[in-house]
Amino acid sequence: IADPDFIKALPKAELHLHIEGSLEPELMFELSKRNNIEIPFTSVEEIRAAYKFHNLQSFLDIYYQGASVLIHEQDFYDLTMAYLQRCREDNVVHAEIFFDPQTHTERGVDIGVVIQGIHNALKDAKSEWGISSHLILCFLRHLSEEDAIATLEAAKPYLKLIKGVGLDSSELGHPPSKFKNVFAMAKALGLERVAHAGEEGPAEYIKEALDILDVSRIDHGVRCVEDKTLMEHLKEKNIPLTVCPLSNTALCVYDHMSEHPILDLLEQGLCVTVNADDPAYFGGYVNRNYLALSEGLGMTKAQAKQLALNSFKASYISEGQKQKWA
Ligand code: ES4
Ligand code: ZN
Repeated sequence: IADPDFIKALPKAELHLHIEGSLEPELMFELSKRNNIEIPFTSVEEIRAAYKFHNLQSFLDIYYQGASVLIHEQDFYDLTMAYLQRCREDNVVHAEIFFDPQTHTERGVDIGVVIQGIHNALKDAKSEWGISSHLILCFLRHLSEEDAIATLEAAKPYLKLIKGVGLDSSELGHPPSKFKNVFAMAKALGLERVAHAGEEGPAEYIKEALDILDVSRIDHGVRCVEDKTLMEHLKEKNIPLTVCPLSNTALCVYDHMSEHPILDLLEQGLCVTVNADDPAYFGGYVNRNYLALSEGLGMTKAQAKQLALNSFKASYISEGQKQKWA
């Protein structure tokens, strides 16, 4: 069984991390005071106690409320630096980070403030600690495609700082096909494409993400187990799944970790990876997610090693850099 020391010693890439989901209650509280933004909590303990979710939407409501304390470039810098510090502790040497510009632009925060704040922290972590990273701009799928297109337009001055686009937020009722045009525009701009699919939504959404949005990676994707033909396709085409074990149990996708299919998918040869999703809300960063698989599913050292190797294979780092971690 892979123990904490073994897990920590493995160099890892993290490919599914919402930077707004790494906002710890302590920093949320500090920023609410610093920026004079009211939050409906009087202490860090009260914030933590509110983190009991029964599905994706019940989490998203609290997550968007938490993000309301982020206003200035320095706030986004501090948020990102705190995450990168945790990367260092967990031996995450490369991170591909999601951010949700619409969560901030809706409140009047300029997209440039968001991107510059995050980017400056990524730059400092690279020079100080050697941690490499990419930024992935996510569209909120509960909003319209028009809104997503306006967001992509607003991001155009910063495209050099952005590796790709993604799709997140409320999945059910908002199929990938809703974003066909904006993903085609992103592709024409040379951006990579990923999408959350098959987290709460059906396997059909995974197929749509592949066929209609032309994504090269699926975020979550665990409901592929309901479609054997799709599973075979994911394996044959080597399409990675960025799986988030503690997120799935926190949002009741599975009642217990023992029911999680990640190791079955791994044994069947799919390129699955382990990620934290929203670590401040779901009970842990990457290493805790690996450890949860040891505890709940008896993950072996060989399996942990393969999962860490997959994280580099599935990343957007250059082939030369991939060789370094192989
Ligand atoms: C998310 Cl777990 C999850 N699913 C969909 N959208 C999200 N945004 C942040 N976390
Ligand atoms: Zn996610």
